[in-house]
Parts: sequence; structure tokens; C-alpha cells
Amino acid sequence: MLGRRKFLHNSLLGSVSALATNHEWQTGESVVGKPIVISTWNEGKPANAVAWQILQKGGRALDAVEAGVMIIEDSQNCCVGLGANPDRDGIVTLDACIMDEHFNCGAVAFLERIKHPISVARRVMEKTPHVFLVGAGAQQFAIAEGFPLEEQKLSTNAKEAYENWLKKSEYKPAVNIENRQHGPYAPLQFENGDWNHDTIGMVALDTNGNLSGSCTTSGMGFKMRGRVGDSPIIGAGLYVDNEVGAVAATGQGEDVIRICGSHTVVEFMRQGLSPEQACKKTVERIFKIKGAKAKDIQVGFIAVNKKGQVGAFALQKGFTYAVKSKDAEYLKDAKFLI
Ligand code: SD4
Repeated sequence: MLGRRKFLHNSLLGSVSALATNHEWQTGESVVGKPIVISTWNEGKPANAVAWQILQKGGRALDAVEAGVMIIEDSQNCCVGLGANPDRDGIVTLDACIMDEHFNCGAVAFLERIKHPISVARRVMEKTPHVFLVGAGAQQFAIAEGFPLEEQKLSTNAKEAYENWLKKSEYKPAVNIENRQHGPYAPLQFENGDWNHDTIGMVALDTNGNLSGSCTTSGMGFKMRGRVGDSPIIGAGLYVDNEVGAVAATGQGEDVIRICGSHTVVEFMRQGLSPEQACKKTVERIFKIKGAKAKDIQVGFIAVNKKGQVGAFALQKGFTYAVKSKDAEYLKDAKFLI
């Protein structure tokens, strides 16, 4: 027979492990278990709220990460989607990618006049034998799939920003321009034409323990015509390995591409690092490569692992990310290196 003390000890352990099964946690970045969603920047918060509607009903992470970023693509006067800043020729071009729990992935880049590049990326994944369509071909595919061709017209904010930019016509990536101008929580509508937020990345773990991720962007404002950054590139702007974790990147795409950023974070998690440590180690790699020039750029990563632990890390101060789970909903400043 079990003594009373031993019985208590065992039943406590029993309830803790039952809790742990449904609700994993660890110290440091909060816990959170499944389902859970994490997104980049301040816009991550409203995007997470939409994703959560799907996750909390036991829905698939893939559906959640598509729907979540779509509302940001939708907002006509925001940083992502057709309302965003154009390239240096005054044309908005969009990039996006999506990846599910089976290594299925789809991407589009240099896509014009289509409101939801993330959904076109999903169609590429689900309806073609390919992973990546670009430019006129991506647009042709979108139209064939029934996506409406929108008017070629800059939003009020983008028009003003572009006219300002034309005065000097200097392309200089700015660090955290998003938060400098809009404070700790930016609403979806901005008042001045000087915003320059470009991207939302989202990764999620669903009730069934499956991971997926999405990333959608207008790319760096006033970029060279034809320039594509990391955001639609599987392994750079986004990567999902359902045995390990899911990661999305934001910031200076060129510097994320050269180290296959999101894939690198996943590989560090595979080696046993927590999501935050894995993001940090990847940022350190970029820092090492850039040397003194690192201060001119921003790069940030968000990550979730198979247990539902989340984390983020940035090169510089000012990168925010949003988390939503059953017990937590927060927008947080990421830790940073310099
Ligand atoms: C790009 N990574 O096109 C994107 C930009 C970005 O917030 O993340 N901006 O390089």
C-alpha cells in the first residue's frame, strides 16, 4: 500500500504531468502550449486575433496563418498589401509564402494588383506541381484561379510617402521605421504618409500539434524594380519543420537570405536550443557577417517549437511581436543584440 505522503506526491505528479500534456511551459518566454500563434510587429496582434478564431475551434494551423495575415493584406492604408509603399517606379509589388506541416510550400513574388498574395501562394502550393511563381506568371495564375485584378493605384499614404521619397530618390533601408513612427501599438490606419512597415510573418501550432507558417510583404519601400527580399523565399523568410518548429523573419531581406535565416533558426532548435536562443544565435551570425554595418539594418525572427514554446530575437531594439494562446495575449519588445 502507498503511504499517504507517497500517495500525495504521486497524485501531484500525476496532475502536473496531465497539465504538462495539455499545456506545456517553461521559464523565460512564457509557455504556452497548444494551440498558439506568434506574429511579427504590432500588426501581429489583430492578425493573431483572426488566426485564433480558427485555432481555438481546433482548426488547422495552415488555415489560421493564411486567414490571420489576410486581414493585414486587406487593410488598404497599411504597411502590407496593395495599400503599401511602392517600388522606386511607383508600383506596389507583393511577395508571400506559406508552408504546412508536410513540407508542402508555395510562394509568389513580384506580384502586382492582386490583393491576397498569401492565398495565391497557397494555391501554388495546392494546385500546381511548383513551389514558386513570379511576376506576370504569378498574376496570370492568380487571375486563372479567380482572384480579381485590382486597380493599379497607390493608397493615400503610399502616394504621399512616394512623393516625399521622390524628392531625394534615395534608397536607404531604415531600422524599425514602423515603430519609430507609430509607438508601441500601431493601429491599422495611419495618418501620415511616412510609414514604412512592410511585412507580417506568422507561425502557429494547432491543437493537433501541427505547425504552419505564412509571410507576406510589399518588400522594402522604394526598392529597385524587380527586387525580391527574403519574405517569399522558403528557408529565408519562413520555414516549417513539423518535427521541430516554425520560424518567420522580418527586416533587411538581403541579410536574411544570405544565411537562410528561418531554416537556420529551425536547425538550432533541432539541436535543442529554445526558440529564443535559436533566434539569437541566428541574429549573431548576421551580426558577425555584417560587422560595423550591422547598426544600419534590422533583422528579427519569431519562432515556435513543437511543444508550443515561443521566442523572438532581433538585431536591434524596436522589433515587436505578438503572441496569442488560451491564457496569453501580448505584444512584446523582442530582446536584441546591439
Ligand atoms: C524584405 N523582409 O522585403 C522584407 C522587409 C520587412 O518589415 O520585413 N519589413 O526584405
